[in-house]
Amino acid sequence: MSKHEYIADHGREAYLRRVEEAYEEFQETGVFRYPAWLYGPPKGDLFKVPVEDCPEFGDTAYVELDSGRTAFLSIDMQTDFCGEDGYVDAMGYDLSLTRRAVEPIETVLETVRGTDIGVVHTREGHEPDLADAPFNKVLRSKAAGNGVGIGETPPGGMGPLLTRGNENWDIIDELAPEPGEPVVDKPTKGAFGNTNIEMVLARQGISYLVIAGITTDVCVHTIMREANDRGYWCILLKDATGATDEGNRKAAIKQIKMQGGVFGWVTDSERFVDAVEEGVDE
Ligand code: C5J
Repeated sequence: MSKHEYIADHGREAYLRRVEEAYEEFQETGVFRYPAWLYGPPKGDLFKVPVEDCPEFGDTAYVELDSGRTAFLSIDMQTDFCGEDGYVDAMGYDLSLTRRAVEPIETVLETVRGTDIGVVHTREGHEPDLADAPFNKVLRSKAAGNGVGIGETPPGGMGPLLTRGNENWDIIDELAPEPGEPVVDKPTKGAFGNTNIEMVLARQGISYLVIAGITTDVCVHTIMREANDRGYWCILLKDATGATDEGNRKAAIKQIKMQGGVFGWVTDSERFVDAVEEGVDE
């Protein structure tokens, strides 16, 4: 049942009692338990992921996930954001700052692909006719790219920047989607407006999103905020993200942790992989 249905059927006091029970359990165990009353019996294995600085900085808590309702979300791991002659390269940023996410994501993909945890990829980019590219976005990108912006090809480049159908726009080979893994194309920093992502996640019955990709402070943050607002349980793998500015990466991670986890929770790829290997059947 959905939370709305529960409140409609049982009222706010019953809903708050559910919160109270989960809170008391958290006080005793340090675990945010999988709420079977809300989602029904687990579809896969229940496994616990340690999350940092929750509820206070310096604390460690655990989130219990149902592997059958969990997707690993790999955000915008495209040449345009981490490869030579792509959009980020054209703006002159240090590519090692965004590429740092590649290895951790490779490891996570290897781990989850043998389980019932889903994998979903996103790609930012525009239609070749640029009908979905706001004028101000294209203009700013041209100014930041020393005269080469979205829809234009840098000298010696592979193709027009952030434009669908080109090699530079596609996901890098190391992290390429496997057959059956949905790829959500978005003309936006977020992923929940004007895309089919909610249908993709609903079809798989997803309530938990384990999030990685680039860039931490832009698309990753926007998508995590959007998903959190929609009630998904979001966990960021902090080392599996990269930003064009290291200070912004760190600040974006800290922002998530404010208010006990204002946009969800934060862990790293090693702790997540360990939790999957310990708790989820292949
Ligand atoms: C940006 C993204 N940074 N994928 N896009 O423009 O974060």
